[in-house]
Amino acid sequence: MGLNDTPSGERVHIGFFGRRNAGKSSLVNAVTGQELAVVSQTRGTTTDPVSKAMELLPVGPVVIIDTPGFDDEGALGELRVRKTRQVLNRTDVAVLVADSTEGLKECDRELIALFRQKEIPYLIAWNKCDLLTEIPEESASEIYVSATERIHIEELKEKIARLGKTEENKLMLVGDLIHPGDLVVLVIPIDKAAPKGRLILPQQQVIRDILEAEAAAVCVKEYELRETLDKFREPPALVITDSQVFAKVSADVPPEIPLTSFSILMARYKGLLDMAVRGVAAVEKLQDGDTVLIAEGCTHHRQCDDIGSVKIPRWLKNYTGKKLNIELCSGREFPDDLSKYALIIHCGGCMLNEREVRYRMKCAADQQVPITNYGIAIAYMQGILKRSIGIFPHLLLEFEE
Ligand SMILES: Nc1nc2c(ncn2[C@@H]2O[C@H](COP(=O)(O)OP(=O)(O)O)[C@@H](O)[C@H]2O)c(=O)[nH]1
Ligand SMILES: [Mg+2]
Repeated sequence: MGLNDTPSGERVHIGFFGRRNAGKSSLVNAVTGQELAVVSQTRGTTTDPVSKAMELLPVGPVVIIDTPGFDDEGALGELRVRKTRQVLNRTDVAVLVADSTEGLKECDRELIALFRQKEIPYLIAWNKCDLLTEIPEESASEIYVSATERIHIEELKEKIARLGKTEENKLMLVGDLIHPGDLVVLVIPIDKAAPKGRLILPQQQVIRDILEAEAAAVCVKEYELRETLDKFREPPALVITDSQVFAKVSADVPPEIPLTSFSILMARYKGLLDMAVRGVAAVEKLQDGDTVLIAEGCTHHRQCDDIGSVKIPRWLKNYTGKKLNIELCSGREFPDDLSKYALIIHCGGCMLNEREVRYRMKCAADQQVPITNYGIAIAYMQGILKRSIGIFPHLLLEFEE
């Protein structure tokens, strides 16, 4: 995906599930108009989930995910089934592809149960309807299609679009914190860890959001901040900084100017902020020998550089003075069993969609493991959490120092 494209975390994730040979790959190809997936008469041809980011009208920016058959047998099959379940954790709309000449089988019902359990809106695409003598009545949540004969493909897309409609009360990054005409200062360190020639995703998204709110964004490096503030006739409405330089920035920004960080805004946007603020208290309770999981959403982009692998472990050890075991996980990997962790510190999650972040939070909550994030943990250990969440008064109430 190029840098000018909608980030994958913002796309509607549409997953195609079902038994082997139901025609999932054929249907994915028919819907996308591309040869995205391999179609074959041999059962079990699709062995790994295949994802593709694209524009799909009338839905908009989407990620299409083709999955291996859910009914696969054998040891390798078990792994495939596990991967299918992982795909469910980021699926916004599920399409159950079933063979209309055969009807629903046990594993189709299992998939439906999973969709319900995970509250994923779904519809049943009865494929191979070209083989039926007559097309039966269909309910709102099912449709008869033929991937090979291209019957009802447009109708299928419309039904998907209806299910994928983003919620009206979608959370905002900063737009709701500022007013038209406001001036917002963004502090962006350009050190050797910064990617060459560009800004990272949360910074881009914040700038975009500020512009949409009809406010102005001024970007400075941490060393130019104080001088820049002096030049303004009026103080800015808000200063947003990279959390790595929070301490310095906090010293340079007068206390009456609201200050927060990109990762705190991102955590709020992903719905993780309240829980992260509550979870960070567990830092105080860490003991020698405790295991802390540091979870990072990106793999190949590695936008977070060494924050997770080097800096946070070091700060944690210095702050607590305890001998801790640090475990790292990245990308789509997130352990099912969290019971051995005393604390989970998650990245801002800019590469993950909201559903996946919510799923991880829920896993932690269900297993009663405190979860926090990079920005909150860093601010807390530097003693500046109160200031960085000061723009969210309800959180201050919850937070006792
Ligand atoms: N008659 C008919 N055959 C289809 C249709 N869709 C797929 N098939 C055939 O079903 C077989 C399995 O298709 P595939 O897409 O690989 O299934 P998958 O295993 O669910 O991904 C292939 O031989 C396809 O040509 C359809 O709409 N009608
Ligand atoms: Mg397939």
